[in-house]
Amino acid sequence: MRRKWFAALLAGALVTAGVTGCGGDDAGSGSGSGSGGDKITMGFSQVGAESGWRTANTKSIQESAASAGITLKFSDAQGKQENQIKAIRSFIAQRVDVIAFSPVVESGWDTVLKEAKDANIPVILTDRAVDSQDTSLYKTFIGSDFVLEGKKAGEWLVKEYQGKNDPVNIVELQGTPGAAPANDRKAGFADVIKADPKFKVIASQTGQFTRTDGKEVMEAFLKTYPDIDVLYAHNDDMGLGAIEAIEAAGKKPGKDIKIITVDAVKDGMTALSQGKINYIVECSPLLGPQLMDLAKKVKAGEQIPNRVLTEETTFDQEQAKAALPSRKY
Ligand code: GYE
Repeated sequence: MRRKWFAALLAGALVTAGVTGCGGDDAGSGSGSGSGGDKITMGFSQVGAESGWRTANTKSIQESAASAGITLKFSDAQGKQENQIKAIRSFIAQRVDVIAFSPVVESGWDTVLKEAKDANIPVILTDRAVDSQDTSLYKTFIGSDFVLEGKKAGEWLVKEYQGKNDPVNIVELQGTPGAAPANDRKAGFADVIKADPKFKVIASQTGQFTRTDGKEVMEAFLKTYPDIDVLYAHNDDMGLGAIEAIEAAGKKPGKDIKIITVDAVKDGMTALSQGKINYIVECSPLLGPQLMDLAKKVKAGEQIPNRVLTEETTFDQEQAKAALPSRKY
């Protein structure tokens, strides 16, 4: 099967090289559904629909493609890497102009990225990184600094407990195992709180970035540990699920258990403004406009930076109240 793919790809690569040349003028390449005139076709493989963040991200990409006049082939991987690999291979076979995707996990991408490269189809990583050593396998990576987000969460905690010496028992709800935001948000947070031994992460488990799992895992935490002081959830959705579990256990979220989350989607910001969450580190899902812009530049053969960082802030209760009315997602 593999061999068949390679044969098809090789043929694709030759056609692309022969017809397109390096000037980016693809006027003659009518063989694929992708190339043709100036119109760009983008194949986009999305992680899934696990969170409010993801829904907003999908909307941003779809709307921006439409307004940029880019034809979007959108594929939802339902949280599975194998589905993303299939989608990417199908985009290669369809000979789209550019492939963009948000990798569900960090590792295991080299083979398929090499296939895209061999077919001369540029790849743009959005939202999440891959751990491939060969950075020539993709053109750029646009998204947040997740380590920094974890650090911001830790810094808030350090400030909040300044001058207090009692142990602080923390439980952590991690994102999808192996995903860049899960790995990095954990690492950044740990890096900051390790300076003070009073901070103890007494339990840390995945809640898969979903409300349902966040709730379930928090229920289990509450049963095992009667003295939780802080919950650090790698996204709002898991935090919101955990709030339900905390309330059901007769405790007050935001008071009996302080809560820090990441994302700042509307539902999270609402809970923050009500005092059920104490602090949110923003992670913007509105990557669509920049992605389309980069795709156009790549297609035109322009140089683009190999890392495009998203600008983000943090919110406490008052800031959430002020920001909510104009919050777009
Ligand atoms: O924080 C989470 C989503 O990759 C930054 O994925 C994204 C994360 C986001 O499921 O809510």
